[in-house]
Amino acid sequence: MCGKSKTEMEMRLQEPRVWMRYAYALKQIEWKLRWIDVELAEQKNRQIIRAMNGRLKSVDSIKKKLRRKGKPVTFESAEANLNDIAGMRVVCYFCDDIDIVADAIRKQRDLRIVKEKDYVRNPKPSGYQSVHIIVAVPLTCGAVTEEIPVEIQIRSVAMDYWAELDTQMCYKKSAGQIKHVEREICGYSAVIAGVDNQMLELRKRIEMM
Ligand code: 0O2
Repeated sequence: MCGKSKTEMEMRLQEPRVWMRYAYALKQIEWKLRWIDVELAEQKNRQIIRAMNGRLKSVDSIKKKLRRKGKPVTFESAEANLNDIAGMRVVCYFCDDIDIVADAIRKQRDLRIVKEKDYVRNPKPSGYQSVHIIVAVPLTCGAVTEEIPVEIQIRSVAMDYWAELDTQMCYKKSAGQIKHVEREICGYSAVIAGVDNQMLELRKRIEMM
């Protein structure tokens, strides 16, 4: 026999009526952010958002995250414990753009803010920096309205560069074996934050000219 039989969780997550809810919510957020992008560019007279990237979490990644969190690896547990089955990443040019985008998201009256984490003002021990906002997107089907969580990660292009390389080299790798690498990459996060701030100061000086 070849191939792996699907688990119950896999089958349920792959049912169109399940994943389409997350895909719908992600599309709503994508269009809202495109709108915000256009409005902010007009208001500020410069581009604020450099790139946006949305994804639905793979079943494999869902299972691994539930295990990491010590939660049961079931469909119900995934829906109850994970806020990032649908996720959107927004990469801004400058570090002060993060608050501008976050504020624009907070002003959207059709979104409920479920949770916010500011890993820019309080970086993770790894050195990871980003603002995470979990929003609840309303989805109405017939007479029933439910809320679908979407995680929006907002960071500067410099923070994104660090996070991408950290993901390649450290993040989710077994701790201990690579402790020295973790320490080193954490140091680079501070270096990058320094350069990010210097670039911001430079932009501000140019704006004053
Ligand atoms: P992936 O594959 O990128 O999606 P919550 O349930 O909302 O309380 P959660 O999700 O358990 O919070 O944890 P957290 O730390 O707030 O956010 C997790 C996400 O942030 C991760 O998702 C990563 O995308 C990113 N992240 C967090 N810490 C780091 C880090 O040290 N390095 C890098 N590169 N990214 C980080 P996933 O699901 O773990 O991964």
